[in-house]
Amino acid sequence: MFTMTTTQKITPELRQWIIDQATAGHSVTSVLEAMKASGWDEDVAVVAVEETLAAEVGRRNQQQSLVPEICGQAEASAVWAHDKWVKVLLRLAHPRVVVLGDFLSADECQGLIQESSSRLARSETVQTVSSGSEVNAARTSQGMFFNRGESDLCRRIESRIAALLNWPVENGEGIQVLRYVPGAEYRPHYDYFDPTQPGTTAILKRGGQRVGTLVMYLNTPEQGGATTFPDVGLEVHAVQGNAVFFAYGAPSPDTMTLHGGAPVVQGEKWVATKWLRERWFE
Ligand code: PD2
Ligand code: ZN
Repeated sequence: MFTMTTTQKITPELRQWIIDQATAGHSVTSVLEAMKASGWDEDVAVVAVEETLAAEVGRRNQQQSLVPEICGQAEASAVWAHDKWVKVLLRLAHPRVVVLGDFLSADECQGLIQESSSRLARSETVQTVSSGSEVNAARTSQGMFFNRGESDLCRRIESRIAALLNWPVENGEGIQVLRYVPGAEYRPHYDYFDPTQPGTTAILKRGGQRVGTLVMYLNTPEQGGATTFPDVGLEVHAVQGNAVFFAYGAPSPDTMTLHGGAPVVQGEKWVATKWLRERWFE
């Protein structure tokens, strides 16, 4: 602790000490008591603590983490995301997977289905060999992309995702909607772009790598259609309004984020996917 000598000057060392105490979990009251016991005038101590902690909170809020992450406390069973509470149903550390409940309302799910259905076409996968896209037997769904911010509904969901994952709206691709009929599937794949493929350099110029995925379930298929993570034997069942988030800090199988959409057995499956990029995706 920095003992008061002749002046009551708030030094960088004192500020750092205050931050260290708060980070270690000491209450503001106990920090003030320690300062007073060391000879600090109470009013000066209060100003020093208030100013230092306010500045530090601001600085930490501005810091963007390296990958999108669920905001809120590690043990929390619900997090506030822009305009609603979202349930946290499962957290896995490696791969980084979080299953969320009540992410979308039934009306929002229905709205996304309605706004997308007339624009669906056979899904394509990004062709990292040429940087174009192609129809692929590994992906037998139909799909479409909204532009980012295309409708009120898209904007609201995008703001919720940005708040939930502490990741700028501008770093997100437009929401993609997929429809699977019985038998349709999305075989296991990684969502990042393979750095060894020649087309990847061109793809990365627009927003950099993908670093996280949020798959939102727009309906509940009668049977089949889970999102699977084969490396860890995890199956996330498609339940309307729920979502699964996974992050990958590097374009590498070490992230264990291999995942697929299991074949739908009965009924249809509708999902909306949001891919998050490292940088502004224009
Ligand atoms: O629909 C799914 O469950 C699924 C599975 C794997 C979606 C995606 N990947 C995707 O959109 O990337
Ligand atoms: Zn995927």
